[in-house]
Amino acid sequence: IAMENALRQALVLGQFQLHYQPQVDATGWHTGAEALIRWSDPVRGMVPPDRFIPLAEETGLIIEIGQWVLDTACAQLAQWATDPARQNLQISVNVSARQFHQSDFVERVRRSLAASGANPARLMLELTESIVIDRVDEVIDRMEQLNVVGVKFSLDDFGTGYSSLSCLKRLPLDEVKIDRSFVRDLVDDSNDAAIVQAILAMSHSLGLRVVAEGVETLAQRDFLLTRGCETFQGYLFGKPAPIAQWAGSGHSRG
Ligand code: G
Ligand code: G
Ligand code: MN
Ligand code: NA
Repeated sequence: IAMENALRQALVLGQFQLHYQPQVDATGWHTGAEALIRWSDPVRGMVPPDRFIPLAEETGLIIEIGQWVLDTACAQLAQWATDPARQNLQISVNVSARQFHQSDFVERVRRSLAASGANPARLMLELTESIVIDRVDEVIDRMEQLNVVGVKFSLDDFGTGYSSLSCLKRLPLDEVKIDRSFVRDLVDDSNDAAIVQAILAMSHSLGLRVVAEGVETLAQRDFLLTRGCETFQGYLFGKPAPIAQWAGSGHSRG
């Protein structure tokens, strides 16, 4: 309860921040960033999302927190739109299942875009399989409504769930993110290498862009690059950082 109240207060007191982690293409150019929430609590210090997102989901606070994330990311997009060096960058926003399933989710996303003036085509919403556990038709319908205004969707943590393939088959996705558990050892572990190659082949034949997460070494990047992966995210290119420290304006060859 103490933690729940503190979370509630955190919204009121403005203790949440978004950090941004760069995503880069094959040549090292930034294509965008994933927005990752942080809670800066005066007592607890910097609390990572793993420590409060589950509680926020249980208590329903994720609705308001998720709205804050969306509004903040859209405001950032609108600001980048005025900067010639950054106007083509996109922002990926994580959406939790409970947030996605609220009845007015589509309307809330549209309102957030309209209020900020952000270009909807620069917004990528990251969904996980947990969203699709039931009500698949409703999920598809909502995704299509947002597709119409230009918003795109990414399937996060791909390969870690039980229904990854059926999600790929049924959902109107633009992108798949290879979970970092497959990237970590892909250079030495032939099973991980085989899985990653299969994900790339399958995704590409379905017309989906692939982002590899957790890329930490040049060897991992080169392996992925030679097998056709087009986008990379990981400590090799940059850790999640506040926007003031974000170096994502131009080239960053790894
Ligand atoms: O940044 P970090 O690697 O610590 O993030 C840990 C987890 O928290 C990731 O699984 C990420 O998807 C999740 N997360 C980060 N930011 C958000 C957010 O704004 N909303 C939701 N729902 N999850 C987030
Ligand atoms: O949304 P998702 O579950 O994919 O969250 C991304 C998480 O991965 C964030 O917590 C982020 O801090 C973390 N992360 C990003 N890049 C790397 C990396 O290169 N290595 C490791 N170990 N973690 C990373
Ligand atoms: Mn993510
Ligand atoms: Na992930």
